[in-house]
Amino acid sequence: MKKALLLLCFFCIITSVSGQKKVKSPEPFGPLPTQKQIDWQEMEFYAFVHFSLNTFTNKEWGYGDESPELFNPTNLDVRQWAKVVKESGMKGIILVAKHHDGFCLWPSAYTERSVKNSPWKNGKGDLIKELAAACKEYNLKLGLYLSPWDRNRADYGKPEYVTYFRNQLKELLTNYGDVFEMWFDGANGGDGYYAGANETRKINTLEYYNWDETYKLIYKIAPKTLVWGVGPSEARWIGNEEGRAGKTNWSLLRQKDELAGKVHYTEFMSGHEDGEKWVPGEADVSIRPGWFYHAVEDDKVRSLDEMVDIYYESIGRNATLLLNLPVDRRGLIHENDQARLKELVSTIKEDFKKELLAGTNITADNVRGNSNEFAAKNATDQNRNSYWATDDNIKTTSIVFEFNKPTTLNRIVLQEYIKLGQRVKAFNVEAKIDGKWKNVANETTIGYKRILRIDKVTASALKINITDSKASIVISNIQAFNAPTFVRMPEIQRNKSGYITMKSEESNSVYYTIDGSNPTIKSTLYNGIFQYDKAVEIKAVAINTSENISSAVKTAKYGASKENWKIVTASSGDLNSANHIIDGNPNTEWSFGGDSNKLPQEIIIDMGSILNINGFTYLPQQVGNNLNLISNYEFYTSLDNVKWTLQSQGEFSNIKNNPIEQVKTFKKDKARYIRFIAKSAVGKGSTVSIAEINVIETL
Ligand code: FUL
Repeated sequence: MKKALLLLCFFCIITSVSGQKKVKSPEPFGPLPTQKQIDWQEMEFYAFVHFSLNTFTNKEWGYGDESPELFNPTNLDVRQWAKVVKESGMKGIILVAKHHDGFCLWPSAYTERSVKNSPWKNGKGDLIKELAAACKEYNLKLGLYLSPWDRNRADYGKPEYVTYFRNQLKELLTNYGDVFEMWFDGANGGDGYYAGANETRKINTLEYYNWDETYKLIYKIAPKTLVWGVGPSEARWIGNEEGRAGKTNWSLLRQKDELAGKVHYTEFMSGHEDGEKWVPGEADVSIRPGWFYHAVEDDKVRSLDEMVDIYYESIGRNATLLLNLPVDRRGLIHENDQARLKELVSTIKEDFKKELLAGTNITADNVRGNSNEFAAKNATDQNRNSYWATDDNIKTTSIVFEFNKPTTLNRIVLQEYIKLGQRVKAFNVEAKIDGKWKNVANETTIGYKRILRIDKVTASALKINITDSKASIVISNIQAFNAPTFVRMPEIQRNKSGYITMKSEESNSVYYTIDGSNPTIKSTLYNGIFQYDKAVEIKAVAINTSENISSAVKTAKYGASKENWKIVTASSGDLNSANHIIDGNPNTEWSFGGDSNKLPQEIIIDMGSILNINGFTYLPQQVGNNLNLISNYEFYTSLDNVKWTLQSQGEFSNIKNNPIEQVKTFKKDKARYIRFIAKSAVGKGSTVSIAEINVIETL
């Protein structure tokens, strides 16, 4: 025993000059964040702005041949952006300075393809300069996105372009003050205008840009800038454009493997437990389906339910959240987006209104050197620099919080002191209910921040058990809250024959309207499947009647039902399951093409009667890992299945990263038959799938 104590003294306790006993801090473990990465992580929530020629051409990716003269916002006000962002508690704005079409929002000295050749401010404007000033005024940080891919440049693919790219980087990083994050998108190479060549150019991303040199240049001129994305970056993409991190999320990455092309992007959601470098995840997502503004998406702003989930699955899962606000043609953040943001912020504020653990009786079964400096209560003192730590050899431990009286809670926040590395591999949570411990959560990593949403419990005590860790345990924060009950919106589905079903969480009732008015508890109560096969807008709410809390309003719009639609022909595939693409169910799909059936492949549908249409939608396969996405298409209509009119053709831009419903509009026309041709697919295969095809009807 004596020997053990002596050893403990030897390892943990040193005697300071003043003679007082001081316990040594834990040694850092594994890859560590730089101070720049810690400051960045602590920003937690910041905005993305996509605003460029695409805003005016209604595209997601410009081809590179669009005229700069199209850039003509009527009421551009970057201070409005900054105000909205600031009021939402976000800490910065990353602006897309140049997207894939090569148009620059600043008057670059190296190209004519910029705001200087647009009507905006008679070519005298500089959007980056304006935004930098607005950020300063609102105490926000400025970040910039410079697309490595440029579909306009004649020299794209040659060494000269890399020089051009670096020259632009220099401009951006020297002329506009500090840039907190530099964003390099992974979309690189493909077809484009390339100054009239109109061809496909493939490059090897890892070699072409010589990222090592490019990064050296950045750090030389802008050491405070954190670099995100391709190359030996300091933060990583989270592997999807839905703003969702993995439940397990290491801030570590085997970056060497990544740079050798050996890491699949789906691994980014969770990082690598054995990664050799600190490369934390950033979850990016747009508040609307697309990254750029499209008027047709004004009523497709992500629901509050979705936004709240995104918050908890990004910031609550050890990632930062980069939320895109697509600025509209006026040059403003749209009212609908602002309203949703307000709802999100007030929901989150309410969720974390009153902390419940600070006043409790706290005991931990191990405290480093039994010292005050590393005491359990440090986890509730709201000081991000103090922490509760265990002795070096302790990798499993428990901490208990005893309430004065039974307390109701449903949120738990945990944070490791990441300056010393990310350590915890597994933990669980128990609540003492009526004198008995009950397990309420089994989890894995913590990292900078982990937030748990658990079912409401009323407990006399709460216990966190760290059950596995890479090294001793170092926790800077543990909190609990009782968030108001959140009633999720109902789901609405209509099948091919016009039968409508609505679903809500257990024990909530659903009320709906079909006349466009907002539903309340006085509207029609849904009590089972019913048929309504005409064009209709259904609005529904779920109501928790015992607490009298209502969900947000769910709106579903339908054209006349597809009861009379028929698949006429398809160039290949199992025709029996072709009906999946007109069954109204987004979760079933039909695949065609494939090895012996090369692309293009096509399908012809008879809509049963002549309709006035001015567009179509293609919903890609939604379920599964291999979505068999279509990248280029042609869409024809006909009155007689003989004479066809080409109504729309082109690409489904960015469908690989963001496989949302694709909406294509054209001039109103009468049609009975539609013909959809899949010209090319994402990736190498020639199998393509469709979950749903719809037409947009008009009067
Ligand atoms: C993607 C790009 O291709 C999109 O257009 C968008 O900029 C998004 C944030 O990154 O990969």
